[in-house]
Amino acid sequence: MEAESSFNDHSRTIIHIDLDCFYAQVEILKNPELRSIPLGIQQKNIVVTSNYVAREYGIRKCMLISEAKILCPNLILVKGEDLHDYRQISYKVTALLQNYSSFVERLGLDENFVDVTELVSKRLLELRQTYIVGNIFGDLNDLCNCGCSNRLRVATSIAQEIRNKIKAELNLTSCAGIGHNKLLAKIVGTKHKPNQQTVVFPNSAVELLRSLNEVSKIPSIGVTLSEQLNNINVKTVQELQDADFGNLKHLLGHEKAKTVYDLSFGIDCTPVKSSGKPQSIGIEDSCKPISVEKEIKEKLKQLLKRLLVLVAEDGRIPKTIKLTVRKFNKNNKVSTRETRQCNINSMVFNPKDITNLTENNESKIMTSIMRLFNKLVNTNKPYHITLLGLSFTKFVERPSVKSTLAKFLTKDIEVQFITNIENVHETEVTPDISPSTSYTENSESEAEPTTKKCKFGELIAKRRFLRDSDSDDCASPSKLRVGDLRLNSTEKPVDPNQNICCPPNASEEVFRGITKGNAARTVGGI
Ligand code: DCP
Ligand code: MG
Ligand code: MG
Repeated sequence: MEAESSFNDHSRTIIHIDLDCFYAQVEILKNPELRSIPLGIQQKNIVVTSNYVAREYGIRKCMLISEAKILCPNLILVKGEDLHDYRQISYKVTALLQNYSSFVERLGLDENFVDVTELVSKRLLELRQTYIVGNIFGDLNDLCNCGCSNRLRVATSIAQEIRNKIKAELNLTSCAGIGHNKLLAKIVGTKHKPNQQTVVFPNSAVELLRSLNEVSKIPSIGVTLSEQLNNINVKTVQELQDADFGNLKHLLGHEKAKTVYDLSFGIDCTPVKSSGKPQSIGIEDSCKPISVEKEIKEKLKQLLKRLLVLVAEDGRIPKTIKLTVRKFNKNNKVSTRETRQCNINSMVFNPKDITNLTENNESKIMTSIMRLFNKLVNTNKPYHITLLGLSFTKFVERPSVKSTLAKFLTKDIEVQFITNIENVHETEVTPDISPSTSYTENSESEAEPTTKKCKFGELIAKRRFLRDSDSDDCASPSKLRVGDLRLNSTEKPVDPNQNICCPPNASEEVFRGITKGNAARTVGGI
């Protein structure tokens, strides 16, 4: 059975920017001596990334520290569990890109899609001749004549310009992929690394997808979906392209089958969405099994403290708190994730300093959290919790001084210190793919850095990924389409008082200026 073919439109021009060895580059900005020595960024006992000097020794993302040390005994390790600095720089990059388009979509901390369609058409009016900058994927025979070839050529010089700007102003190197949709731009950017760029013309889209080989390598096809496909013997992209659509439809339903099938041919119509503020801000931490309520409470208290710092940096006031637990069943060795949420009275927060909760208010929030916990876990029976997560959702902007004063005058302020559980939403149960032993790796989860991870990393990432969408149908990487891949829910806008040093080769004024510009923009957009 054949799928009706999707309209393959080449009218847009998209650039995907991915920073090179991102966390490592940020650490190098802070300490330039690290530039020329093998550097690994450590989270728990994993090297989450390394600079390219270390990669020469075979160090790969998500490698165990012990393995990495064998490959490169001189490897210098820097802790990368606190994501604050990475986020700050990440938002500076996005702010810089917003000078080229109003459609800039963040993906994780080090990637952005930029829809440069408009800029390209302006440039085309001015240019007499177009040429290609950087690498090309595929050949230049049989180019399409809808005009996309010229547009993509122009975009290659824009991409070069953008990358030069990122280097000049933030002292960071990056890779760019240029294509007529997000999928192609993202994939093609990985073809030449680091500090390079690559363009793909529509005639080579199918070949580009095939070059990924495994279906699991297609961005947005996650572990679950690729396992489903593997079960019907669809392992490679070519097999997906050749698959009987009826079988795919039977397996995935019409819509999903169509999306997946289109992806295998490089067709992706999802728009570049301007990234706004995150819908939820959360953190989670996996741990060795905890079976005592007192310990749970202690851990949740620590999480709440860290979460409040992130919320304060975001600037808005949350209305809902959500608790996530992962229960480990020792009998069948299966882990399940469950979440529950309840409203909190936003008046418990001091709008001037959210991190500074009075003891009374903190204990009110903790009471709500523990109530959620007791709804999720029957503490009268033995239980083993291997992950705890807290997130705030449903934000309101901080009241201005004026409105606070008005409230005070109308005596609304009397209700200020009440935390109430207004309604408890249904429980969400998500089977966890983590292997039974996974809790031995303790991972912080402020990160949701990348859309594709190594096998081991995928497990870790799975644990890290914050199921924080507003609805109960929470997103996991495997469920998302390219266009739907969302930001790290813990991301927050730039704090203008950030404390990152200006990179040595960059202009202090510009460096700070970008931060301020971005902070100003966060009010209405990102
Ligand atoms: N990261 C992480 N866990 C992973 C993979 C990455 O915490 N499993 C973090 C560290 C990276 C950052 O996210 O610096 C961005 O991820 P990338 O996959 O883009 O990797 P890098 O930017 O480090 O390297 P590359 O040069 O390959 O893009
Ligand atoms: Mg990167
Ligand atoms: Mg990346």
